[in-house]
Amino acid sequence: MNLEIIKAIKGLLDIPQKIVIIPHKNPDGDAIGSTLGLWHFLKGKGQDATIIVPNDFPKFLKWMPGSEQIVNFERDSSVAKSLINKASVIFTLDFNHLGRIGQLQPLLENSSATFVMIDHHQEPDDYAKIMYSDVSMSSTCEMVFNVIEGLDELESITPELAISLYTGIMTDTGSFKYSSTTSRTHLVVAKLIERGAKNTEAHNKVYDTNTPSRLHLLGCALKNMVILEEYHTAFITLSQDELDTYDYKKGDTEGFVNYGLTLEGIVFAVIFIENREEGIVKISFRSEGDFSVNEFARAHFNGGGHTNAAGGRSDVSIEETISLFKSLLPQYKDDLNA
Ligand SMILES: [Mn+2]
Repeated sequence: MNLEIIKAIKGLLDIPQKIVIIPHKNPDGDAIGSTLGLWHFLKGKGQDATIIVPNDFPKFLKWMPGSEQIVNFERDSSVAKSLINKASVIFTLDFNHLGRIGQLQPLLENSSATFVMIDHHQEPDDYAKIMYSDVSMSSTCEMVFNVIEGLDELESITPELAISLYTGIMTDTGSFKYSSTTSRTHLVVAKLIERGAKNTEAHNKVYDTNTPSRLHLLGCALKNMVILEEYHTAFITLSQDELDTYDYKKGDTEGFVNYGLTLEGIVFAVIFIENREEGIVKISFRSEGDFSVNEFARAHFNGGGHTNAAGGRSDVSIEETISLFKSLLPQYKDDLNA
């Protein structure tokens, strides 16, 4: 990676700092894994560092070492505010524009701390003084590893740090199967296992956590799946009533969207999830091949992400959202047939 970035980060860490580390709202495995990985590293260097999440994260990530010390802004906003006000350095991980952190946005905009961005999403904003942005990376966790390696600190990787980064790489690559998984990703993962990451344990703790109600919700989602062969598209809907029926808990719908892509001939899969409390429909997009769901989500559903995985939202009813979605497909017919 770029030596200038390493030099700049080294310069920052050569003196004691008050550091805050922040991932995006609704943090996923890569967001939590990368912030924890960096946090373990900084603590090991004797730095004063705290992770602040914009809101809570799923239970299947709460076993990760150090996760109990993460400050949740929604729950402890005064603690979070005071930490941000005092921060001399703020690391923002796994996102690249401040609109991705919800109510934390104004606090960061008013901060005079030095910002460091480490992220692999497309089209970064330029709020950070030190910007390590690379869309070719499998995960932010892989990038945190690169930083540690660049600083010549691989020997300081503890088993706790290793399992944090391993877990984020595992979740962001769909267990090493997405096209963003490179030989380098496997070399990084090999190094993390060497440094004490218990890989089987990470898989069990993240993926073997089903509850009967979640499996029933999955059954409902799959039953609702609509296949539009003409557009090589499959979409799933879940209404608030359905979520309530199956006792929905945060994180329960994780991975549901991917089932569409397991159908032969389907290259575009979408899930629409109603959120009555926020008055929105949350949408996840996945694709195989060249069809960019990042562009699709940006153009029509206030979202974005990666070429093959993106998120978005809609402020109209779930029925209207579906009609809008269907009405958009004809203009993408050639791309979806490619
Ligand atoms: Mn990520």
